[in-house]
Amino acid sequence: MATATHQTPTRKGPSAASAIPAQVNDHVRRWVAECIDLCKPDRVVWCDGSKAERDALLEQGVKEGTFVKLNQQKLPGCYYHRSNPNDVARSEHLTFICTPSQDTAGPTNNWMESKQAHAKLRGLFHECMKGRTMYVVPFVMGPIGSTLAKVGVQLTDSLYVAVSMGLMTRMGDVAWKQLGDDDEFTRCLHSLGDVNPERRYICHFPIENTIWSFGSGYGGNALLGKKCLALRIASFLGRREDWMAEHMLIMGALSPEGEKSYIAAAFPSSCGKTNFAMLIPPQRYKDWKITTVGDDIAWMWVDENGKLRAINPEAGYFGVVPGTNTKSNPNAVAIVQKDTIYTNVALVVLDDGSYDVWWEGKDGPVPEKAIDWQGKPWTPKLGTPAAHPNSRFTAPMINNPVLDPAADDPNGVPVTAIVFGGRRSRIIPLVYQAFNWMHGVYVGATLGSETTAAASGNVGVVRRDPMAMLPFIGYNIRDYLVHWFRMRKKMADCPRIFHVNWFRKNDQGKFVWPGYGENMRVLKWIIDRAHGRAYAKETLLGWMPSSNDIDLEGLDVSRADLESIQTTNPEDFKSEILSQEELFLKLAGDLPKEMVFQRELLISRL
Ligand code: OXD
Ligand code: MN
Repeated sequence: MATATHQTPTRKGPSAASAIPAQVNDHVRRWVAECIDLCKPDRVVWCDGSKAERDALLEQGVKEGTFVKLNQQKLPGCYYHRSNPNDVARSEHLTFICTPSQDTAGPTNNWMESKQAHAKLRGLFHECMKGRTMYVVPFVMGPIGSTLAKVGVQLTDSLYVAVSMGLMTRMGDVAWKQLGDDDEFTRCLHSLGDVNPERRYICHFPIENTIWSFGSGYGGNALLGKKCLALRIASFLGRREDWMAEHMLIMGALSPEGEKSYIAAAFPSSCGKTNFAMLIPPQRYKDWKITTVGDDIAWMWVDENGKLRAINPEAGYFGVVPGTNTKSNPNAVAIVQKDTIYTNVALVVLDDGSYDVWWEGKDGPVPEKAIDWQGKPWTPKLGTPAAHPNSRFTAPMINNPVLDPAADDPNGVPVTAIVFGGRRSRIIPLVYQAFNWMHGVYVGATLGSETTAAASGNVGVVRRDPMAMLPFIGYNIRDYLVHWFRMRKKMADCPRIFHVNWFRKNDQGKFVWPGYGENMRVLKWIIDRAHGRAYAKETLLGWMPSSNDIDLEGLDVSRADLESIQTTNPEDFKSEILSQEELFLKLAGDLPKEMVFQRELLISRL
């Protein structure tokens, strides 16, 4: 039986230590030396990001049991990894913003005083890499040459993390080149420790541009370029430097007339950002072309013409696997056919003894037997999921058949529209447009969504998730909202702001809107509105299409069905406003005045 696991992290490892590359500057050398002194690894490997290095690390991982090599005819370059069952999602309750004053972290973050946090974690990191290898992983977030691109260096004792960073970031010597003699890089120290939730801390020191993550190998806690750097640290830096780091996909939409629009969309984790970013338009819209700039994170700034522009800081996708199939996301199916790491899905043993992968919702028949995400024999009769609901694929963005031509452009793309969305079975309509930027910020700030498996905790309860950034704002949410309001003043013309909800259910508990590729129909209205073309009626929530304004031709959705998910009963909406109190109470007397005014306006419309 395949044993890919680091449930008890290996203390062996054949990797030869490597010399410090000549181009590494003294600031990095000094910091790495300090961390070696603290963690006492047996070996230090400086990663160069080459293909040869990657192949060698993967082979080593197979020998150590970190990876299972999948059938290479079927899935060339693909490997399987299983994480500790106690370590399969982001641990928000163990994630901290560490600053001298609690006010810098604000009421929505866990806070630790920075000196205390350093002392506590230094104790944990002390000699934690004895018997292990420390990988030095230099990386760049953002297209090389972008004014926003940031360099990070991650030190990790996880081979899985080192290899995954090579897929998710521009990893290797490019980072040393980008950094030059500078001291400005994010210092990322990571250890699996003993993967014990009792000793798990994901600590961010935004003022020191430092991340210390201990005790977890799960992507969102351990691939420190992603949530930790590109959202928490970057949101802090963005406020200081007048740009924005957001939990948003970026997609391109090319109309049959050749008009290109770019849409940035914020949905909470596991609410379909990856699917939306890669959607294939239905037959009726076959002359439209949707392309992906990014599927999870957008960094945005205002250019010299007063236009909001965006880059994707990442170079790969860390997507949810269950439910991925040729209906939900044919492009993702294509992406994961090669050079992909699968984590916590199920394994199927093929006739020749090699391994294939399987998950709930995969195309094709359900296997009669498999090995589940915990390594146990599985049959459909068990009634348990074979793949963990938050099992993931890690794949390079160059695998994407619809990668936008500007995905690697240091100048980024101009943003035509911003879309917020949540998973809401009731009350919230399919689509509406905010009246203006300030109202749009209010709509984003009061975003609510039913929780998913991407974070540990209850699933399916509505929580307020401002801009889908609740777990990722690296500083005080009051200042974050003020920053959003203030960005408007820098823009000559701002993107239009929308809200969508693909997940509304009818009284029988069934989804009414078909979603996936058919979301193109809603997107078309959004694009037309953003360009000042489509009709909309004024409602209490914002501008809405009438049921004739969304094309339903060829769909099994009647006008009445559409109206049922477009309409919001004012009585129901009152309960929504009350549930927004959750956020307002947290901010108490500290609510930006623009939020108070928008709320008053909303209530006066009721
Ligand atoms: C993710 C998340 O992995 O949001 O992107 O949790
Ligand atoms: Mn995400």
